Amino acid sequence: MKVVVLTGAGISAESGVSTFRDNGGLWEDHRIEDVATPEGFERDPETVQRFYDARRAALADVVPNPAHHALAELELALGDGLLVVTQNVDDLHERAGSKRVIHMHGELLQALCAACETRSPWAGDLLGGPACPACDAAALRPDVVWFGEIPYEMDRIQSALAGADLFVSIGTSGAVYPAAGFVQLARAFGARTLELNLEPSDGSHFFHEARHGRAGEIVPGWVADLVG
Ligand code: BJW
Repeated sequence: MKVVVLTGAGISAESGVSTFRDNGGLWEDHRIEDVATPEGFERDPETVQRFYDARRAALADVVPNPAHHALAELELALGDGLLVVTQNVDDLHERAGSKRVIHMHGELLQALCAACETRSPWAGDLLGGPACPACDAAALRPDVVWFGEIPYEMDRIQSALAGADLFVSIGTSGAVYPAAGFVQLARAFGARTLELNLEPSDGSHFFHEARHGRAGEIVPGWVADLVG
């Protein structure tokens, strides 16, 4: 069986990582156009670097929750049959043991050089203009995908969706494209589709089936039903 799982901020919420659009979310104190667009970065790089430096540092204080662990267990059962496509920039899937993960919106623990385009592992701060390990330019930015930029590995994602028997969306509001359109694409290719979310998402009506509740409870339950 071929399964593609799309995850969003809701899967990491119970680990203590803030979502974007919920009450108390990351964007309550920030305008999206200030911290999640290339134009915002150009206008005020310090604010943007501070925003991502704080989120990168906060990763040290969080751990994967039962939903991340359940997906890692599912990979043990399905092997190459499972692909996790995450919109999240945290590393909680990897820390839970998942290996087949695509970070379509980038990763906090990488820096992208605006001069030479090299992506380098990065655990510290970017504020202050550290040199790119590859070309020495002081041109590093967070390796995240902002509005107007093209998400990573779209070709690989589209072919996985084309071959999927089952598409499952976990903890995402369905407000951001192209990820929000994956359910319709997977359905058009013939996959069964399932939403696992705290509440019905913007695109809930596109799914064949939905289970609503906290990811830490409903994801392990679904995995047990599938392979238990
Ligand atoms: C729980 C829970 C618990 C809580 N258990 N659940 C007009 C129409 C259509 C599209 C566009 C348009 N104008 C512009 C566009 C395109 C644009 C877009 O979609 N804009 C929208 C505003 C409409 N998209 C883009 O620009 C993208 N690029 C693009 O389209 O390029 C063109 C192209 C594509 C493909 C091929 C070729 C060309 C880029 C989008 C980049 C998004 N980047 C961000 C920031 C990343 C860096 C960072 O982390 O700061 O990605 S935005 C932000 O939103 C972040 C997230 O990954 C993304 C999605 O958020 P997510 O994960 O859904 O979080 P929330 O907070 O919204 O939802 C959480 C959910 O969890 C909620 O439903 C809760 O209920 C639930 N939940 N607790 C279970 N315990």
